[in-house]
Amino acid sequence: MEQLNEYFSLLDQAHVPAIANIRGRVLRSLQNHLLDKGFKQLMPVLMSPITDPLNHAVYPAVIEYEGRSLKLTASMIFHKQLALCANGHEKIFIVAPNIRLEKPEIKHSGNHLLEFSQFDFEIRNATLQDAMATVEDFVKHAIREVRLHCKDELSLLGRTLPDYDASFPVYRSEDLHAEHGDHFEKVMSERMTTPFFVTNYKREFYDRENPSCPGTYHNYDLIYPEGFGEGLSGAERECDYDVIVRRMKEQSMDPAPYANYLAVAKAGLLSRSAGGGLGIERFVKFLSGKRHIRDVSLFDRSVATSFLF
Ligand code: ASN
Repeated sequence: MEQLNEYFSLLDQAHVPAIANIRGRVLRSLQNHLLDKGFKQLMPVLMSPITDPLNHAVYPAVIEYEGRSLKLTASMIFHKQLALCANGHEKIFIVAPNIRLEKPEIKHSGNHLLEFSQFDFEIRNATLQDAMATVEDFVKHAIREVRLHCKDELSLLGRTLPDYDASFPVYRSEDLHAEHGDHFEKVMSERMTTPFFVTNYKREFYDRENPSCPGTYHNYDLIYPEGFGEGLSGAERECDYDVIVRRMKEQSMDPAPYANYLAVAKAGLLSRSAGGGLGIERFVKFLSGKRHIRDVSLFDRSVATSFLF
């Protein structure tokens, strides 16, 4: 009962409706912005024979249906690539719930949830630079909207947000690594006063390798300043069948569950594309000036939580 009393007193705090207003404004401004630019909005996919293999180990999230194993969506990366095959779907986005059953080791990050939502987008024939420009544009737009419409909420939260007029700086991961070591994202996030991009990470097979410089990658992260950490990952995509198969082999992946996806790639139906996915809760946390991601949701889904509800 004590835990329940504590929970209900948390729900009663003045910052709860302020954060809800900021969340609503963020969702409204992001969706309207891309709809106005001609993007098609998809509904989320929650289960499939395949989902994002991710760049780090999580517990499997699988359900059985009629003798088949269906994975709960970790990200809609493959469905975004497939959706671009549809007529008139050159630019798409989804507000997508993702399930990632993280290991308890990262419970102190303050930045991970077992379920969260991504504002996930993908653009046919786009480059890394196009995707980064799209991100910079919608992030700046949402910040402007929050500053304009959520003045009372920001002042109640004691949060001052600058306009971030200048272009977001772009760094390469190998340069930052050489200067600051393994924890360069954390060091840089604490040092910076504007959101910034970092390019070239070695991670999932679907992020495009630079064909003229193997071992380097056309991908990027957006990182928030003031120590708020990573907020978005994205990339150009591999779409060539032979390259996809090679990249999967290099990561010792079992191709069997990917048979249909690989058949589409083999038929040459995957197009060149680039995109990314913005973590909504992380964005709201940054905008609200909260230090733990659990503080921006009503239902605690932080790593190793006790699941009250
Ligand atoms: N949504 C990300 C992307 O588009 C992938 C991810 O969340 N792992 O690249």
